[in-house]
Amino acid sequence: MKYLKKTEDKIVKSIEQLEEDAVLKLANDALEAGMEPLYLLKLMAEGMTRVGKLYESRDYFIADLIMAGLIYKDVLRLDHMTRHFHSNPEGTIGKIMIGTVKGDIHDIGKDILRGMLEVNGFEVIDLGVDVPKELFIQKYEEHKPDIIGLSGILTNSIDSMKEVIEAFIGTGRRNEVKLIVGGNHLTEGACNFIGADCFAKDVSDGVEICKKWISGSNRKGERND
Ligand code: B12
Repeated sequence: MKYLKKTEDKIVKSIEQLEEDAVLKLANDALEAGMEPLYLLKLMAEGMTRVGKLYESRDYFIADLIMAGLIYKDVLRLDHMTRHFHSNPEGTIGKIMIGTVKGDIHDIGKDILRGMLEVNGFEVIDLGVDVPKELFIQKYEEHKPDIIGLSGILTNSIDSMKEVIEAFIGTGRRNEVKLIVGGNHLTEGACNFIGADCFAKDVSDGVEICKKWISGSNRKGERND
């Protein structure tokens, strides 16, 4: 147990210090030793938060944020991680369209969301990053998903999320589809301001909400409030 705690600390610290080789080795060893991939993601998120703080305090610069992003993606590509987040061969339970909203190019949370949705049996249409409201509407018409998931982790992504929902209201489509917004800065108040059906700070919570929507009678249209 003591060994495990030490390993956890090392993982968080080596992400904070952007030590790519060390992160990969520690992560791989921990997964081999039986660490849950989701638990590893939590440790990595803690490391990323520390990187963010160092950027805020101007000890780190944009290049360091880029490096942190690359390291995170390398870990997601480890065999143990890709195996954990592989598609469900048993067929799909529902269709969801996701994308990071306009003005925001952060895609790591969105990519984890896609992996977890696929593992849980969803067909996922991923529109990428910096997605304008018009594209969400156009692709909705094309694919008719059951759910739309908007990702955004910059504070001003809240306005872009609201714009997407207003565009759906404008086309008369808002009541046809469930809309979830995600990002760890979101609050209930922000969710109400945006006009989404639900929000989640964490991918696991978001996937549970989507599964509930798909299995429940209020699959499309009805808001939860
Ligand atoms: C890596 C990083 C980058 C990389 C991103 C690389 C990539 N491929 O994504 C790069 C270098 C591109 C970058 C750029 C910038 N960044 Co940046 N970045 C980060 C950093 C360090 C980590 C983000 C990350 O990947 N975290 C790990 C993932 C897993 O977490 P996540 O994306 O938040 O996802 C979780 C939840 O949010 C949620 N979730 C996310 N989406 C969804 C969707 C749904 C539907 C659901 C259910 C859940 C969900 O689930 C995930 C966990 O389970 C954060 C610091 C931090 N604390 O987050 C800053 C941070 C987000 N960046 C910040 C800033 C300021 C910038 C820049 C403006 C810097 C600049 N001057 O140019 C630019 C913005 C560019 C743009 N237009 O988007 C600020 C944002 C401040 C703010 N309040 O708006 C932060 C918080 C750093 C800080 N503390 O100052 N960044």
